[in-house]
Amino acid sequence: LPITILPVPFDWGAGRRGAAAGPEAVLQAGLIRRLQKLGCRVQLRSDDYLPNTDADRRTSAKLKHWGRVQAMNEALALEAAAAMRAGTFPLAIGGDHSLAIGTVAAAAKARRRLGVLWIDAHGDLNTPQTSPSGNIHGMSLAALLGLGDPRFTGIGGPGAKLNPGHIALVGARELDVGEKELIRELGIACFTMHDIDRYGMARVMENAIRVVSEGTDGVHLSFDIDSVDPGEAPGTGTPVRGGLNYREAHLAMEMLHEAAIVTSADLVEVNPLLDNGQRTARLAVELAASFAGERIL
Ligand code: DIR
Ligand code: MN
Ligand code: MN
Ligand code: MN
Repeated sequence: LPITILPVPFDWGAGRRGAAAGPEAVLQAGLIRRLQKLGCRVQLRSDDYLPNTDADRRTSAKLKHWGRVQAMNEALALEAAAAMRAGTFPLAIGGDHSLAIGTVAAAAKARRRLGVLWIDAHGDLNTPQTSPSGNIHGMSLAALLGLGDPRFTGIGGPGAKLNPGHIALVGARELDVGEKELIRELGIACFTMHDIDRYGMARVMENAIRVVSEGTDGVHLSFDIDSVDPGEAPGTGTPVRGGLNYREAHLAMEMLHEAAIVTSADLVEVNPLLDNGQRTARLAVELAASFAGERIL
């Protein structure tokens, strides 16, 4: 499938600014040419589909900048839906992880039973009630499960977009109390860094791929660059030590390419303002290339 790159220069869902410059940095690091070298057809959507939210001051302590985050996601959901209708693979480049509310809502409309692979240091399973920060990027997966505020559970139509049994988290190492409860309550498959240390990335990914692909008709990959260890990926807003090493991250992408199950994807939380040069943006490009079929031999 041709890839439609959807740049999302937006960071009001995060606690610190800077991820809005992520798409430009990732494109500057050569994303398009790297994908084209692999034989992919790539079209870059301009970001003019996004509304200008400069004047939108709607916010609250438990749902920070909700007006801007909601407006961005409504527009992104329409754009991702259009990319899928055109028979292309939408690849959203963030931007903070709140954008997954829009992309996954759109993907869930196109695929009746969507699996979601959430590779992240975090669970993004907070609601306004459980969130310690009020930052919406920590609530996106919960919103997609129909939990939290209707302003976000209602994006792309009301109600849950996903079956908890078709979700797998990989790389988790910082979960808030309410998130842990939710994972247990809903029986969400959560492959933590402990599991990766213990069983190895290959076995974890085999299991995660099974969870998201069995009984589904499409899989969305939501890749938060903070899943990777801050030593490799320093340019991100909420780094947590003890993350995926360079090869573990690549192996995950290579296994996803081989499995050929993924039908839409996000690559989020690259923050060039916090980066060590272009290190994290370059890593994002390399991982996207492995996902698109680049191999060592
Ligand atoms: C934390 C951090 N769990 C929160 N979440 C982040 O604010 O909800 N998600 N950084 O990517
Ligand atoms: Mn995240
Ligand atoms: Mn994260
Ligand atoms: Mn390790």
